[in-house]
Amino acid sequence: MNFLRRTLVAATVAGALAAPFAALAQDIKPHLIRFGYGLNEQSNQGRAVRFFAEQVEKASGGKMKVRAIGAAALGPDVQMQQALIGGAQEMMVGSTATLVGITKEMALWDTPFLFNNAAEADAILDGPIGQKVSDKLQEKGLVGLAYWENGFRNLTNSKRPVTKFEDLQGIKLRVMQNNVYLDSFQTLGANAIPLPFSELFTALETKTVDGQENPYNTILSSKFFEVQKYLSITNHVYSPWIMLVSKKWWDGLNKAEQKVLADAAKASRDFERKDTRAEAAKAVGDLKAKGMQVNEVPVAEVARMRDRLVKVNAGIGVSIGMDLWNETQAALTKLRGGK
Ligand code: TK8
Repeated sequence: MNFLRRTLVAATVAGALAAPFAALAQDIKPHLIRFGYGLNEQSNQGRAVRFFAEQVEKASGGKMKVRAIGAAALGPDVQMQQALIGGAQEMMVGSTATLVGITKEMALWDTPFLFNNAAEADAILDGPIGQKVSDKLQEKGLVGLAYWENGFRNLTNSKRPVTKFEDLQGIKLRVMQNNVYLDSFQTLGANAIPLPFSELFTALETKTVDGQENPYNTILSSKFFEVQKYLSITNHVYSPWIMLVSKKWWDGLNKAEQKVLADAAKASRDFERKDTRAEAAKAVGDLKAKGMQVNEVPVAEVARMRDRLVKVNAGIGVSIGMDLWNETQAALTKLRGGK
């Protein structure tokens, strides 16, 4: 194709697109979006939900309004997921780990030590594998719009520093409501107890449990330092959050309205990751200043944890399907410069 012809084709395509786009703006109707999340308003999650709300209002000329409801006031993750499926609530953001009961493929993200760093997580989550896993939600009545960073998880407890997995013996450790987490921490010797996040602070305060694991940001924003003395750095798993929409409601939106939400979701993902990483980079200092005793688990001991957890991986492969497991391993090898 010569240059002139190429230019003409491009101009015609642009012309054809301009007309429907102009019409689309008028297609946006008034909507109230109830958007629930589990952490408090001062958290990284709260900040990103606010950012999303602003983007949606701006892009829709104020017609689409987001009512953000944090601190699990609409219920813990699993309850909100059901409200979305039933159409009683429009949107939420929460851990992928709490979705495994609905979409088993989500367990891929619970694989201990799956990602070595945030760049690997971004590449896989935002690439075809992340999309494939997210698309699985649709047959269950949910639409996944974007993955956000919850982050690499670390251990806290009120008993002692954990320097090797044997130190977890006898520690009652809260885990998310998810079998991979339950298996993983039982395998490491802890007394793992599944609890919704909304009950966690009180459970730590009343010593119903001795410890928990979450990214630095959450330990800080949820004030776990008030009820936990020891922070042991393990980075044992990278935990994503996912923005969800009720499919029942989504299917009733027109293309213009769907585009407003999809674009704002992408923008909020970028905002959230940047904000979360900036906060995490200084969080250890902040947590020490709040009185936590912090220890880094030695590399050799992290390697022992990893080895011990390999048998958990086998179970994940079986439940998500070996094709998806192998595809992910191959993509990671490629990212790491292997063949
Ligand atoms: C917030 C949870 C939280 C998660 C957990 O609703 O439960 O520990 O890390 O972020 O999804």
